[in-house]
This record gives sequence, C-alpha cells and structure tokens, in this order.
Amino acid sequence: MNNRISRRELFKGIGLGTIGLGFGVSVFDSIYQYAYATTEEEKHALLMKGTVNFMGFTAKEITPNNEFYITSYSSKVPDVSPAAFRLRVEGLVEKPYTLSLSEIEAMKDKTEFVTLECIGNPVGGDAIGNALWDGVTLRKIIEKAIPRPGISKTVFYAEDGYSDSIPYQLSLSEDVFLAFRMNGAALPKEHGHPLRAIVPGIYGMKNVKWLSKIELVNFDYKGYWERKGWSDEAVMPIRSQILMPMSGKEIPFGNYVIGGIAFAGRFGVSKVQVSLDDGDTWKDAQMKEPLSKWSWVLWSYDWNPSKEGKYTIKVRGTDKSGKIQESGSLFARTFPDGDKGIHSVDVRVTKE
Ligand SMILES: Nc1nc2c(c(=O)[nH]1)N[C@H]1C(S)=C(S)[C@@H](COP(=O)(O)O)O[C@H]1N2
Ligand SMILES: [Mo]
Repeated sequence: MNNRISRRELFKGIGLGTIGLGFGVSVFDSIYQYAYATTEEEKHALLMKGTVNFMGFTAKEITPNNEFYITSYSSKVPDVSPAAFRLRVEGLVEKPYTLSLSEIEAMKDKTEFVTLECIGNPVGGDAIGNALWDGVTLRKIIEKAIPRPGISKTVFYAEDGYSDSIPYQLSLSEDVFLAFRMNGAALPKEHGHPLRAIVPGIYGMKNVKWLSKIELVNFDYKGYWERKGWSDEAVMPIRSQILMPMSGKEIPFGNYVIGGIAFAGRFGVSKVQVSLDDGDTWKDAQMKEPLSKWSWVLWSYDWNPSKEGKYTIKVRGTDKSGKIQESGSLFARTFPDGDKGIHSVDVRVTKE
C-alpha cells in the first residue's frame, strides 16, 4: 500500500470547494507539498509552515510538535532506544509474539490528522492539539496474534508504569492505530517515543505513550485514571473554543474577526455559533473543512460591533446528531468526564 497521501485523498481531506470560500492557500500548499516531499526534513519544514488564514482568522491548524501540550501522570520520561524496543502482544491469544520497531514501521498503513485533548482540560484551556500521525492500524497487530473468543478489553502498558484499556471492539476498528511519527518527525520523547496509541475521539488518557505491551483480557481492566474515578468511556463530546480575541482585549470600532476551534470526536461538528450578548442570541459562524474526520475544525465570525462598551462573546457547537454543546453549571468541573461548559471571553469595544 502506498504510504503517501494520494492526490485524491488530499483534495478530499482539504475540501477543494472551500478554497473558493476565501481561506488562504498556505496550508493547502504546504499539505499538498507534504504529500510529495521526499525527505523527512522537507516534510517537517512544510508542516511547520501550516498557519492558515480562514476568512480573516489566522491560526495554526496543525500544532507544531514543540507547542503540543504534554500530560503525564508522573515526571518520568522513559528513554527507549529504537533498536532495543519491543512491543509484546499477549493475553487471550493463540500466538503471543513481539515486534521490533522496524517491523512495526514496515506495517505502516496510516497517515491521519487526529486531535488530542486531555480530559482534564478546562473549557478554553490549551491541553488540546492537532497533529498528523503516521502508524499502523492496531487491528493488524492484534490479528497476527490470533485472538481467542471472550476478549472484552485491550490493555495498553507503558514504560513509565502507566496503563489503560479500551473496549476490544473499539480496538478492532480501522480508526485506532499505533503511531511512530508525529507531524513528519519521529515521535518526540515527551509524546511517547518510539510508539504510542492513537484512539481518535477518545480523551488523551487512553492514547498511551511509550507503549511496551498489549494484552487482550476478558475482564474490565481499569487504567490509572479510571481507578481514581475518571471516566472509562472517555468519549469526547462536542466542544468549542474562542482563540481570538483573548479575554480583556480592547477592540477598535469597526470590523473584527472572531475565531477559534471546535471538535466533536466521533460525532463530528455540524455547526458553530457565536453569541455577542452573553448567550441571549446566537449567530452561525463559518466553518472550515477539517483536515480529517478526526481533526478539529477552525471557525470564524465576522463581527461589526456598532456600539461601544463591554461584550461577552460566547461560542457553542452542535454535533452531527443535532446535540448542542452543554452549557454546564456554575460549578462545572473536569472530573470525572471532562469539562462541560461554554467558553466565553469579555472584551471592550472602543471608538478610538
Ligand atoms: N505512558 C503514558 N501515556 C500517557 C500518559 C501517561 O502519563 N503515561 N498520560 C495520558 C494523558 S492523561 C494524556 S492527556 C495524553 C497526553 O499526550 P501528550 O503528552 O502527547 O499530549 O497522554 C496519555 N498517555
Ligand atoms: Mo490527560
């Protein structure tokens, strides 16, 4: 199978039609060139150029590796040499076996943009990022071990002592994979070098880094955070965030472009709406075609405030099933299944 993004997939992913809507071609150019770049250095440089201008809103649609949030349960950052690395596959299988990194790399069948977010990320927080991951479908690795009947969970064990599990059925879906590259570079140390799990649409905690072992079990294995009461499903619901303007900003009279991100995991984003009156009325924002099914969407709203004064800007998303983002309570908290709430920023519009 060809590892590069085919020309057709590329056009599909980026959404040819949307170019006419007026977002800059810079990210299109760089992703297009990425697919045809020959050296890894070239690919990396192209990805880092990925700032988009979507109808006046300028943002990094792809989060550079050195800006990507890092969350770990401890301060340990395992140092695993690629040559010594082995992935063990065991549990309820006919043929437990191990794979070297080069064997895993040779099985590569995935190049996908996936948004990761920590379940502890508060509304409006920055523990969220979007990257292009290269890897191999988990199903392929599981099937080689010939699984036995009765498996209910797939457990990921890591070099830092961390572990977590996902439902066995989910681990057989074509969307779950093990990644060894991030944005065209080898997986950085802090992000799980040399191998990590990518479980699109599921909060970061199940995207286990520094993977060392996969075990197929017939019981409900609870991971590190689940034992502390955090959600075992960890499914990401519709969430949205304002990136521009930031709270406290003074905005000069006239035209201003509000912009941000929205993500709904497996549900998909169907609509993003902005309120300029603290949630009394909502107006549809423009949405950019996402880079993939598992990638956040950029949105923007062209604002022409006609009165001076203080404004509370809010954003909410609707997923493709029609569910509107929850507005949360006064005591919204991230525990146990992620923050429910609406992001809002306070700004002042001045005449001068
Ligand atoms: N081995 C290991 N994997 C882990 C963790 C960890 O502590 N150890 N933390 C998880 C959590 S809570 C999150 S949000 C993501 C963060 O991935 P990142 O640091 O690459 O952004 O990694 C997950 N995978
Ligand atoms: Mo997390």
